[in-house]
Amino acid sequence: MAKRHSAARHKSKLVTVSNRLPVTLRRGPRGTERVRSTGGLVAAFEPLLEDRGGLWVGWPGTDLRDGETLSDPGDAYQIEPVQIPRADIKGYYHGFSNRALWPLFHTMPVRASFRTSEWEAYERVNGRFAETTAANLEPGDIVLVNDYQLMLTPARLRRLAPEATIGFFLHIPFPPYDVFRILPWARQLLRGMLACDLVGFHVSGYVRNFLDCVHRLLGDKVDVRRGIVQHGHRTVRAVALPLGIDYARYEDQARQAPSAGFPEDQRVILGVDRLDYTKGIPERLKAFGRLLELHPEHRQRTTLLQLAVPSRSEVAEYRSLKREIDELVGQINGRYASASWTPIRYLYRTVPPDRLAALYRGADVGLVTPLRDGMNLVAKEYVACQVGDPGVLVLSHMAGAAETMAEALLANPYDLDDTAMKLHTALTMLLPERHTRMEALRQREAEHDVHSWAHKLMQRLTAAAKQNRKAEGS
Ligand code: ADQ
Repeated sequence: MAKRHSAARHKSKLVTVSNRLPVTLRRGPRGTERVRSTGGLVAAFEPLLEDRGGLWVGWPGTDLRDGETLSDPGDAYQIEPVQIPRADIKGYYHGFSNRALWPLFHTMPVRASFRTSEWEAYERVNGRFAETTAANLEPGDIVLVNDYQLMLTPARLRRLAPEATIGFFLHIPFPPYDVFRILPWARQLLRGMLACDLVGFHVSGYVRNFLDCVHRLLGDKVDVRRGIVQHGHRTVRAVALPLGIDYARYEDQARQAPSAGFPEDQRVILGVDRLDYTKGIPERLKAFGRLLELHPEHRQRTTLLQLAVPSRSEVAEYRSLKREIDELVGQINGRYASASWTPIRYLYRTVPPDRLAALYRGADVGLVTPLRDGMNLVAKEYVACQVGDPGVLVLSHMAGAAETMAEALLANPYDLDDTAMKLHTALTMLLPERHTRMEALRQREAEHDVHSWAHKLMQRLTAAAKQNRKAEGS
């Protein structure tokens, strides 16, 4: 198990900057509610900041009223909200971030649309994030800017705080050159990131794509083997650091969780996702239907439990995806269900952590089949929760997680027959093989957990910044 790196040992403050905060404010008829944000980024950074303290800069999801704050003095870390003018939210968030960058970076360019007014809103809002961050910086602080919504923030921040240690971590894939160059503002984004001392990605393929784009679009000198870009007088390091989870927390939760309550006579296949077209939920449902068609022996005794947390429902495409999933569930259940058995159970909601741990623990198969995914933490959470009779992980080779989770059954999510075949293999795998595969997966995730990831990231970032400061001084 990786060691915890406690707050007391850190002199410099960690400032995490991300679009969303770990809490979102929602105003409704019952007043203002503080809602816990769901998603991979919060899952990664919350334990880190709880562990070492610091400041989280982000958007609270709504306008704050006079005197309203998000921090309590007793909290392990402080929260600094960024106010985004209403007029810019649509262009910056729903528009440029989620209709241009998100599909393009997941190599789905036909879903992407590019509007100059949305780009301009993105530029303005990135400037605001930089201003709020700069206003809260003290000498020696370490700033870590996160994700595709804030790719220009490092350059804006560098102008305001030339000496600052600035890192950037991209949580989604970095696409290949032929896809990236479709973006009309591709060069500006690269320059935004290259104001950092270090840029981090989940896997080495994304680092290679990034370096290739930097070289071909900006003409900068790039050392691919060492992951170094010479950008003006700055030396920028590009590194692959696969994100892990708070393994011990998931494992503990799974040990303590009450029973999932699955029927004794059912094998359960579990899918857990934000409702997003990159997660391949329709394809997964169809692959399960294919399994029932090709292998009737699984009928009556196997259930697919699909959880989907509502996401980005302001974007029309996400609403039509929801309708598509509703219809598919109806079709497959209509075709195969009997009076005593429903093949697919579909829950469209957030599930509390202890319940999620129980479901992960009880599921015979974890089915994680995104069409494209930066990493995918669900695969890791499933593995951490396998504290009893070991289940089997079926994992898309299009997820970053597939680069390290070699003992999973890897499937092509676009190929329904392949996914159905992997499901059949998982459902019929004997205990010794399940045990061997799961133990190897668990050991790796326990060792490379979020604490060890954060420790490495901080070490690499401070070393890179030190070298840049030294070079500037000489
Ligand atoms: P996401 O696209 O949000 O993250 P992922 O890594 O799978 O994807 O994380 C989803 C998180 O949401 C998990 O912690 C999961 O437990 C939680 N979750 C999903 N459905 C839920 C439900 N119904 N109820 C409760 N919790 C639910 C982005 C990238 C990923 C990358 C992460 C972190 O797209 O590729 O792994 O950031 O870098």
